[in-house]
Amino acid sequence: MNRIKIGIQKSGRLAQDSIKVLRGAGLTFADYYSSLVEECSNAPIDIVFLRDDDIPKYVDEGILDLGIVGKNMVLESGYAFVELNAYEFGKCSLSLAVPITWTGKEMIDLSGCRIATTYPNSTKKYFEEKGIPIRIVAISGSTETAPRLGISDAIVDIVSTGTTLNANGLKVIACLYDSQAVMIANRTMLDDKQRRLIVQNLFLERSICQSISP
Ligand code: PRT
Ligand code: ZN
Repeated sequence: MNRIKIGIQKSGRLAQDSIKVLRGAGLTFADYYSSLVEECSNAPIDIVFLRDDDIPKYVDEGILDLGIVGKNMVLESGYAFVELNAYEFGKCSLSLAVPITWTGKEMIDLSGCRIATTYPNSTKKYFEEKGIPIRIVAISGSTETAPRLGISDAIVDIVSTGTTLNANGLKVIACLYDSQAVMIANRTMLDDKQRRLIVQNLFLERSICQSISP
């Protein structure tokens, strides 16, 4: 059997809690310092340290068997996975926010508006389902500054405390979805009995795996 590969965030909001999950399951491995892959000394498992953005794609392609990542990244990726666990960390919401000076009354008042986001797929899906035509301005970060800079009329971004929105004169008018850290599995890796047993013994906190699909 090939060693099982688990991807977690290398550094950032989910990194330390993801390590805690793996150690809490009994895995023994060194901290990430320079190596991007750490072998567990007590199980046929390798821990791979990555940017969170790459984890859904790698799990989908089978380069990784499992990954711990925000559900927001999973939903934005559009891939279908088996969700093994959801955790109490990384909690946030993908939210639609407008300048506090916005004079609109309802969502439909955003028709024709430009919405800046690093979540173009989730945003497109949300507005298409509502039948509201908007223009997506795909950017790669600092979304909260987009309205002030005249890049967009509204934004869709991750919000946890709301402090950053307030500081930029923005207010939430809708939540696209809530998110938290989840453990995802490649859809076919669990077909292998031996691997399934190892994963079940280590991680399965739910009796029935839940499928996530876009
Ligand atoms: O380097 P890498 O690509 O791996 O990391 P990253 O910088 O892309 O991600 P990171 O570490 O910032 O976030 C990882 C995951 O944490 C996200 O995908 C979410 O699932 C989750 N998470 C939880 C958050 C937040 N809370 C959060 N607040 N991700 C981002 N934010 C941002 C938010 O967009 C805002 O700009 O933090 C800022 C502060 O938020 P407020 O509302 O508390 O002011
Ligand atoms: Zn990232």
